[in-house]
Amino acid sequence: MTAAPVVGVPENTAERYRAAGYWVGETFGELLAARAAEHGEREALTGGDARWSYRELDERASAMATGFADLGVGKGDRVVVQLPNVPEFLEVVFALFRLGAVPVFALPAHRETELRHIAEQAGAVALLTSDAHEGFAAAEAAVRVAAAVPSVRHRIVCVLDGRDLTEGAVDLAALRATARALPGPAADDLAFLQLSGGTTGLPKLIPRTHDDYLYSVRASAEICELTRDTVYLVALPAAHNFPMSSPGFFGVLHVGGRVVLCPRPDAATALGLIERERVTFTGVVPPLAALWAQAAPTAGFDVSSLAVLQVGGARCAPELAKRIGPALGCAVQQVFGMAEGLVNYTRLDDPEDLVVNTQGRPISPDDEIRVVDDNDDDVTPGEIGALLTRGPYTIRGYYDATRPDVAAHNAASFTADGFYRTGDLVRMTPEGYLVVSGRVKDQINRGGEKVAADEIENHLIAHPGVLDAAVVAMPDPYLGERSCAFVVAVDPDAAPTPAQLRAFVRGRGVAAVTVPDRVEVVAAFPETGVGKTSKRDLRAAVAAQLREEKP
Ligand code: OOB
Repeated sequence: MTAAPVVGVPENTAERYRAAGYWVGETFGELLAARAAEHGEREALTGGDARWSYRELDERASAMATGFADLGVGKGDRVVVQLPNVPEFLEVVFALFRLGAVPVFALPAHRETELRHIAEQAGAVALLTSDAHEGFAAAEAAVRVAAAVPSVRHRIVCVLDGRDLTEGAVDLAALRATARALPGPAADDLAFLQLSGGTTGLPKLIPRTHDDYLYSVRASAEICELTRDTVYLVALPAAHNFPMSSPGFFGVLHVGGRVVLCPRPDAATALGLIERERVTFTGVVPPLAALWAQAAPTAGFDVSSLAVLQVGGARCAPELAKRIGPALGCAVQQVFGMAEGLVNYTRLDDPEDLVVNTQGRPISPDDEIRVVDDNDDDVTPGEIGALLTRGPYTIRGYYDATRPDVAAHNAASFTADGFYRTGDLVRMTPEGYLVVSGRVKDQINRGGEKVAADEIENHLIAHPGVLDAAVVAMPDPYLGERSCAFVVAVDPDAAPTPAQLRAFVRGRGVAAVTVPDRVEVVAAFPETGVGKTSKRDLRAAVAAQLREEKP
């Protein structure tokens, strides 16, 4: 089934991106073949008990591409892929790339509702899942999703948990056929669909081409100074844009380095793998950085190989950014990116002030950045506004724009001249670095008096007993909304009390509106699929709590 047309850039813009050397006409399949020719027996990746060389990964991808073709999966067909961090993930993805079929990257944390939505939006012909992971019987969920989504013709199962195949499913292992030459995709074809990282609502599908994505991969590898000696730990789910391309495992494979797949990102597992594999580079979301930094000094692992820890995906409070480097003995890099495209990095030689207090600057000189007010007019430089962006690796529309719901969403998410409305509030420093101050609607409206959630969070995180804070609005009969702060303590057995925390914030000399109305100390925050704090779930939690407390 051919893929729906993707909202592309105007042809003269595409020409400009080619002339500038961003879009070089290479596909992922060609990239892997070239690296296999170059690096052959060097180790490309390790995960579980497997260690695959570049040659082995390349051969496996070709063999599996043939298996997919024999099954009837062809160029342009969408295949939902839901796998945890196992070597088969890379084998499958490169196989689909080589064939010109289009992986749709579900996260391991997605469940039936999300999987059905993703399969429907993509018009997927196949679902490729584990039998079960993290206690989730994915193959059984796939049976129900396939029954509900008429385009789905195949269910393919990667057996990780030793379970019997579900009725009618194909064993992934059986797709390893004898490779034969297959016609591949063009570099400006749709390469895959990735999911939007919103912390509200169901995910949207983001269409990326070989040309645009590989540009971001190559440029990221250069900015992050990756070399053949880089050993990169995939700590976040491999299907997410951050560990995939910023610079991620694709960046590492591009330079001939080594990829280590981490099955779970808890401190013991991750720090253990950093020691065992002599990992030099990895990236995590801020809550994980906080956990690792807290655990490292006493966990007893030798993490001296680690040169860079990237933090991104959600706002990293300056207080946390300051703590990480000393705790882990490495440099810190902030990464502010989005699956829709634009990625910003602090540079490895930046002064500490920029690394701690900003979220970096764009990859490309041709990333266009606008910071605007409610009327889409540019704010005075240095003021906070909404971030709009356009550039050589940022999409112009979600997939599939022939669907009315998606077309309506595209009209709201992109300007008429093709800028993506990121929904992020930022300000730009004189050096051209971005500081993210929150989401466009992440504020508490206290009877008309508004306060940004991140402002309250900053004050709370400054308390030495606070590991992390997340502030949301809670309904209030008088003011409409009041603020509720959720707090995770550094030491759960000696957590500061709500009264102490309110007094602490008040003591910092702030307006009354900035003192949280309610404070809940919790063991951990609910998370999105990639481990970002889910404010949607926190809002629901406090609303439910309030209903219960009503006399
Ligand atoms: C990354 O991608 P997504 O698509 O999961 O989420 C994008 C959104 C951004 O619009 C922003 O709201 C938030 O996540 N975000 C940050 C941030 N990095 C992402 N907010 C504050 N500070 C940061 N450093 O999350 C993503 C993609 C590529 C690289 C890194 C992260």
